[in-house]
Amino acid sequence: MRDFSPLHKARLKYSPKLAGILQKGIKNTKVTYGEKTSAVKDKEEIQKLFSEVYGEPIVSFSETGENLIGDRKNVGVILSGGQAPGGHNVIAGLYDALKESNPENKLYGFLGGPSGIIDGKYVEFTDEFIDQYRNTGGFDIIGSGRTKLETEEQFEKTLHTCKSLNIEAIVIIGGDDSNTNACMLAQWLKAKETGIQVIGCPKTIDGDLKNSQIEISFGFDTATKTYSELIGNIMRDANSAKKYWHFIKLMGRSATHVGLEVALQTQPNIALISEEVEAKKQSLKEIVDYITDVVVKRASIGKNFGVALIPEGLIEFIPEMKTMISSLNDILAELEKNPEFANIQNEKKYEVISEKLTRNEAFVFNSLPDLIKAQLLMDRDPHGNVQVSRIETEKLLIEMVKKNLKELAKEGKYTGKFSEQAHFFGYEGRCAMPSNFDADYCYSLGYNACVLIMAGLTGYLSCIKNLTEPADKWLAGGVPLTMMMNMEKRHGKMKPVIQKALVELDGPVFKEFEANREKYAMDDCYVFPGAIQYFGPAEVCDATTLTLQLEQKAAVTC
Ligand code: FBP
Repeated sequence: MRDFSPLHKARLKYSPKLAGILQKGIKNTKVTYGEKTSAVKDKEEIQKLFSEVYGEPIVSFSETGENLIGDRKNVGVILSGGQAPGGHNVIAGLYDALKESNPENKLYGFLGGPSGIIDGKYVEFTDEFIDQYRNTGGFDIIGSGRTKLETEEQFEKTLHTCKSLNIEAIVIIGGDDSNTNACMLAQWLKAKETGIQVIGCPKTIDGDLKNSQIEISFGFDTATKTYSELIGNIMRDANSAKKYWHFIKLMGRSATHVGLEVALQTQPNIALISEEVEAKKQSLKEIVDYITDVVVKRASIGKNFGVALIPEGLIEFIPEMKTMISSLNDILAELEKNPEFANIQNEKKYEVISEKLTRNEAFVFNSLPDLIKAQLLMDRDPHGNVQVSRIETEKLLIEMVKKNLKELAKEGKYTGKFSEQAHFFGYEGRCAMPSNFDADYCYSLGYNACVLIMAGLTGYLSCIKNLTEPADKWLAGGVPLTMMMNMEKRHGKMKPVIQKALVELDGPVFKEFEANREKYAMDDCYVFPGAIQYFGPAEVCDATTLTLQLEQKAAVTC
């Protein structure tokens, strides 16, 4: 047995709060079916691709004394994609609900993500095993992976594993790509009349797996609180020494929900929002000019320090970059078919690529420092995404701002001193010990996944709502995965994927930031949120993110 810290030991004993509607147990749950649904976009293609699971109704649960528990069941669970705090509690909630339904029920965990079910690598959960992981961060209970489920061979192997373990339902805990996997698998298993159900759970620290039904993905709460703590600490340092500009890249592959939430929690001098950059069609030069302007203005009042938040996905939202990266993705998908391409020197690669890009795109590509060019060429993930966590946008911006300042200094328009520190906060928050909110939410999501299984549903995402209320008032149900799908280009081909929810520029969260950012830029309004609190008053320990509070408030007022 490894050593546990005192907090770890105390967290193992925490009893997560179950959504009120589920508290009477699976024996007392009624299923209500809503209206039929349709895909968010590209309805015809999605319907064609998911003919077996398309258009199912949204379901909600209520307490009325119906007994949903059927025969004994074996269930499999997969953790998929990037780690997010609370994943262990989804498994714990699922396990407890299964055992509550029938102590003979079994839960198998597939190792290392979707590849575990393909290769038949698994563990069977027991009380002792689960009890070591309750309310803890990370996905190390069974590991995670990013394998894309799409080939006939992968589906056949998955079926083989399920048959060998008598598995009747699979729960996939993942983000947009992983739940796309869940939907593909649900379709295939239903078309083959296997009777095996697939249920998804909404995970991602990025916060972009949300819609009219899903209020937030799990992990966002803890990750943003962790980054806010770190950034608050850096702000205090900056404000004490008054000598550094901190450029902090924040995780969140596409959407800037993480950056926006952290900006509201800490009030930095600069926070770029990718969605705004795209909407305003800002060029890289314009972004750099904006940052330079704040640096110069602060320097003019003697403030040669500050904090700037840079969203991880920024580069893909700058229109000229977006077009270039999109062509680059197609070109790389082609070039990588030739195994020799991997062995040629980067300089030669840049030449080959430049010849295939349009003149404008080649100009944009070649204007980037070699470091960034090389990072843009790195492998896409198995779902075809550029690995933005490996692109050092914060360093690119620092270099460009420095160049600007040098020019301004020559012209006598800047006399300040610019010393920079670059940071990237991403992995620091993905495995943090879940906040009470994430511990409770995840436990409820897992428990609810079991209720969806018992209700005989497939191709659904576990859904817990009313999240800004105390857990006693939380509601539960399921949302058809096809409702969230659309077609997008991946690896050079159009593929069905769950549509990401980007920051809405006319939404309450961005509006709140927009109304205050000028003040944040010049006055030092830094807020220091401190570490996540697990024990103490509910208004501190159970507080939700500002994003969720503002969005829910706006939804009520509408
Ligand atoms: P998911 O969408 O799978 O939740 O992962 C999101 C994320 O944390 C992004 O914020 C980040 O860009 C990416 O994972 C990093 O991926 P990796 O873990 O493969 O380095």
